[in-house]
Amino acid sequence: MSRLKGKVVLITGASSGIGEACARRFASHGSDLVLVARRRERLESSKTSLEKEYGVRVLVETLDVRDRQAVNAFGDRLQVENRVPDVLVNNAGLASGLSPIFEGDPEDWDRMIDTNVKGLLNVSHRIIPMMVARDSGHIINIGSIAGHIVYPLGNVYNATKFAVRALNEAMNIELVGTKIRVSCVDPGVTATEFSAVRFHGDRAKAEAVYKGFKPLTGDDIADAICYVASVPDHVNVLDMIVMPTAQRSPYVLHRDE
Ligand code: NDP
Ligand code: 8X3
Repeated sequence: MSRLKGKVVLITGASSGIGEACARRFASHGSDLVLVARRRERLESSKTSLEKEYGVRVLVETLDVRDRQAVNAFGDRLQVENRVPDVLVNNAGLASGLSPIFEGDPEDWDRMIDTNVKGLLNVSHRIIPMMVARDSGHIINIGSIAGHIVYPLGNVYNATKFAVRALNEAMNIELVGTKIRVSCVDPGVTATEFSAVRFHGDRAKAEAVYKGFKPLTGDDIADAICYVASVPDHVNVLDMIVMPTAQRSPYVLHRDE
């Protein structure tokens, strides 16, 4: 039987891409889900299909992780309803823009820093105390290879993912002596809505990112996340980097002609 059966898994950014794929993978292992994002109708549609297909309980909520008050109120609700997460997947995130700092749009910087760093902190700050009180839980932070090496024009996005890696390390150090595990999963190029969001809806630019090679899919990363979540209690995967076979570093990516 899967170690994930019956666990309550909270996934932020569950309305598309990696988060949506994760919801399906955890449900296939028998986990109950708490799915949050801003686009509620997409979450509702996952809820309907996952409950029907896997017979798991799925709670969905419209939540902007940047809204600290809303995050705190949602945490209160989870506590009252006895749905304290066993696993928190801190996945909500985005890149916004791709230009040099001196030509960058500060609105893009705010969007990335507020979501990828402060949003992850808001959620972790509300959920970790509930895990500490029970002395159990697993936080899985979604970083990126962009958190290991800075690539041209990545600047602020890179900085946010370096920050995620630093926070992953900080959480691990702070939770030593507890049974709570903290892991980072760092994907390379993964075909999701990520590039469409980065290029502000420019589909042609977004599609070009994935041309000429086989990128990872949300399902590939969901598999990695489920693996990290399902190792025995005494095993803690600190950081897992996963790239498409065609990619060996942010700089080294083979495209067929
Ligand atoms: P998607 O754009 O497909 O998904 C991003 C998810 O984050 C959506 O569900 C979106 O939902 C949610 N989200 C964005 N902002 C907020 C917010 N303020 N509050 C709540 N939810 C939010 O991209 P991916 O699936 O690729 O991205 C998921 C994570 O993976 C991100 O952290 C990204 O940085 C990381 N990553 C992605 C890689 C890639 O190549 N795709 C590679 C490495 C890391 P909604 O808009 O409904 O709120
Ligand atoms: C997102 C993937 O290619 O921008 O983190 O590093 S990439």
